[in-house]
Amino acid sequence: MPDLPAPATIIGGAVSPYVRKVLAVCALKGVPVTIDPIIPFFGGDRFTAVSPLRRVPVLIDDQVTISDSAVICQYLDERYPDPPLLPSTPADRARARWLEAFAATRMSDVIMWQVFNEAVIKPGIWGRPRDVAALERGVAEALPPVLDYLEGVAPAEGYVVGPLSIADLSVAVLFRNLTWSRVTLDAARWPRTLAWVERTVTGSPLGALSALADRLVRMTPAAQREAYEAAGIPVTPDSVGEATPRRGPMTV
Ligand SMILES: N[C@@H](CCC(=O)N[C@@H](CS)C(=O)NCC(=O)O)C(=O)O
Repeated sequence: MPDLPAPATIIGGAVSPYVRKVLAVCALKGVPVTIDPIIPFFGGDRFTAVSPLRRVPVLIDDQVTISDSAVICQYLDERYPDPPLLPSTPADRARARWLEAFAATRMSDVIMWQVFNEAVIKPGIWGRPRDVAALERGVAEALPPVLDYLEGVAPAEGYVVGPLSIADLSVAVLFRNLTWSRVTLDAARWPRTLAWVERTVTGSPLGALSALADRLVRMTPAAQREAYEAAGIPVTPDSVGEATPRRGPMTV
């Protein structure tokens, strides 16, 4: 008997690129989800209990409670293999996994921590002023080598290693967080990369999720819950979120 998709609870809001990645994979595979769309810093003790690093996303279903978008997507792919998130040959699978690893490491360090954290999280969550010099250094010095590398691997058409895979999704999700940080990228310098990201967003469930997140980023948490429901993503009746933010073990 095929394993019918078990409904999953996702903890974390779609402003997080890693939550969008998991939601996109659930949509591709037809896994029904309910979301507790917290900003991770606002998680209470019940959040710590299910996410030891106090990071989103978390996936809870009838078999597992797990964190980390790569681990979650791999679990979903192994349990619900259709459509596959990895290409068919060992070499292409390795290429796809490498790009997912690149997106999770240096690309995330620069885009999420040096840029998005400085531009959006620091003032928005912690009420601290932006370090404008650090932000400018992130955009002018740290970001271009990341984009130069991607420009070298970006496909002229289609996706990076065959059909749409976890590599395309993992890279593409991070670009929206640059937009919300008011960073405009030079389309003449990185044309293949930006076109590839655009194809991935418009050619996958990331399109609708990114449009939803464009609205969420300007809303209060209470209004956000209604926006998910209106977008067809049911929200959990109960939340592990609380009113006061706190730093987690990995918070920069
Ligand atoms: N490698 C992790 C990264 C997860 C991550 O950094 N999530 C951020 C939100 S975008 C978070 O929860 N940050 C809270 C913190 O680090 O304290 C993944 O792919 O899930």
